[in-house]
Formats: sequence, C-alpha cells, structure tokens
Amino acid sequence: MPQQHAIVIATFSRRMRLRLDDGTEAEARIKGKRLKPVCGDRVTTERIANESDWLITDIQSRDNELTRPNMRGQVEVLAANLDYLIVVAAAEPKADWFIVDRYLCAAEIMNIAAAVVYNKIDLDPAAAVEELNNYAAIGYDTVQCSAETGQGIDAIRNLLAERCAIIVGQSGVGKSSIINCLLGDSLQKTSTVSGKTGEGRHTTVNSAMISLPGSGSVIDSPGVRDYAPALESTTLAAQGFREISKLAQHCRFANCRHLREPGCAVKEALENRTISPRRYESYKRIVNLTEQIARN
Ligand SMILES: Nc1nc2c(ncn2[C@@H]2O[C@H](COP(=O)(O)OP(=O)(O)OP(=O)(O)O)[C@@H](O)[C@H]2O)c(=O)[nH]1
Ligand SMILES: [Mg+2]
Ligand SMILES: [Zn+2]
Repeated sequence: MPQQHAIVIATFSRRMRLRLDDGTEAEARIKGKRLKPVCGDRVTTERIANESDWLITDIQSRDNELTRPNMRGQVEVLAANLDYLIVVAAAEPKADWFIVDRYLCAAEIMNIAAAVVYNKIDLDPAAAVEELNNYAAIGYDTVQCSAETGQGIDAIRNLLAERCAIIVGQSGVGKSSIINCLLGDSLQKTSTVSGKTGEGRHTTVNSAMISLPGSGSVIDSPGVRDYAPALESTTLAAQGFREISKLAQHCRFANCRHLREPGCAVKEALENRTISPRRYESYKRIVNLTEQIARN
C-alpha cells in the first residue's frame, strides 16, 4: 500500500482525523496498541484496502509535548509539535491565576512562547489589568478581549500568524468562542467537536486543530478544572518561572530552591517586590506538587 505523511488534527479516543500531505482530510485508525498519536503529531499512514479509513503505522519523533499527570500518576500527552501556547482566563468563571501560571510553566519547559488572554471584558472591563501588566512585564504577550464584541480578537489573530498554537484554560472561559471569532466567515467549514453539558452548555470534549484563514492554526482543547505540568524534578519548576530562573544565577548556592536558603536572590527580589508574590506562591505550589508526585 502507498504511504503518505499526515498530521493528526483531531482525536476521538482511538479514532483520528488526519490532514494528509495532499491537503485532503481523512479518518484513520491506529495500527497496534503501542502507538498513541495526539493532536499535532506527524504520522505515517496508509490506505486500508476497500475502506475509507486510513491506518496510522508510525509517529514521527516529536519536537515537544504538552503533558500532564493523569489520575494514575502517569504522564498523559495532550498535544505535540506546538510553537505557541495561549492560556485564557476570564471574568467568568472567576480567573484562577495559579492555573494560568502552571500552563505558562509548561510552555517555558517546552521552550515555546506564550500569551495570557483575558476574555469577556464586556462583563468586567477593568478586572485583570494589574495581572496582565504583571505578565507583560516578564515578557509574555497579553491580550484583553471579548469574543462577544470582537474587541481584541485582531491582536490574537496577529499573535497566531504562522504558528501552530494550542489554546488552553478553565472550562467556560471562551476558548471555542475566541476561535469562532477568528474564523469569522470560514466558521461553517469547520466541524466543531463539542458536546452538551448537563446545563445545556456546549463544552469541547476532544482536541481539534483548526486552520485559521490567512495563516496559522490553533488546537482547541477541552477546558480543565485544574492543570499541573508533569515535572520530573523540582529544579524544572524554577525553569518554568522565567523571572525566577533569571535570578537563580545570583543565589549563593547553585542548588538553591528559593524556599528557605540563605543568600537567595529570589527571596530578596520578593522582599523588594521586584517579583510578584502571587507568581512566587505559584512557584512554591508547583514545587510542593512535584515533591508529592515524586513521593507517590
Ligand atoms: N459575555 C461574554 N460571554 C462569552 C464571551 N466569550 C464566550 N462567552 C460565553 O461563555 C460560554 C463558554 O464559552 P466557550 O467558548 O464554550 O468556552 P470554552 O472555554 O471553549 O469552554 P470548554 O470547551 O468547556 O473548555 C458561552 O456561553 C459563550 O457564549 C465573551 O467575550 N463575553
Ligand atoms: Mg470549548
Ligand atoms: Zn534562590
């Protein structure tokens, strides 16, 4: 059978939707139990005789992975081959900045750029100015927007140009709504992957990569109640906070964890308020979490 390369653009447990190299889309199954393709994966695939399905026979090595520990403490890969992460918070449900920091930590460790987007400013225009300024000061892209009024959506479009991004955040903050806004007239062409919740709200149940008009693509992902990156060690936690890792070279001890060590440049910056106490609290929580997981 002739083989083709393809990108996984949507996953429904063991069924996949592919964009083949020739630009067409196809449904696919997976050969064997060992392969675990995720959205964004580049795969080798071949046609199954007398069927419309394709068969995924191999996954090319990944540039990077967005991961999280699952309930059993194993590492679950959420998506692969990303070059940008957008984490969305909103006026409603109430923004959880610790979740935002944990996603940014994951982006840092993947070595990709990231943006913090605050949506639903039509509900509360001034709610997050301070937090966003704080993120902008340490070098993240920031946007305030409303998928309802369209305000700020162009800024997100510009950030996504030429990129393969993932959009993440709590359930209900408006990730799918933002993507719908970005799609505008092209909306009808995309098959949105969503199901209805008990309250009749449309919630995204599967990850799907959406090509944006012009350039760029973005993976819409199901919202979360909580998120923590899967970290192998507490040293990685410091790497996940760019303002902390920048200061770490000035700490007295090379293995400083920035908790109670003497001569710690991070604690000093905290006292001088040159780093955010809230971000530092996020860092401590991730250190604790990583230690807990390591003990289990
Ligand atoms: N007022 C207002 N409502 C919005 C805005 N953006 C989205 N919403 C509403 O918020 C609700 C949730 O939006 P979704 O786009 O489904 O949120 P999501 O982040 O994709 O949620 P999950 O798929 O569950 O993770 C919907 O009822 C939207 O109409 C906004 O900018 N302003
Ligand atoms: Mg959604
Ligand atoms: Zn230190």
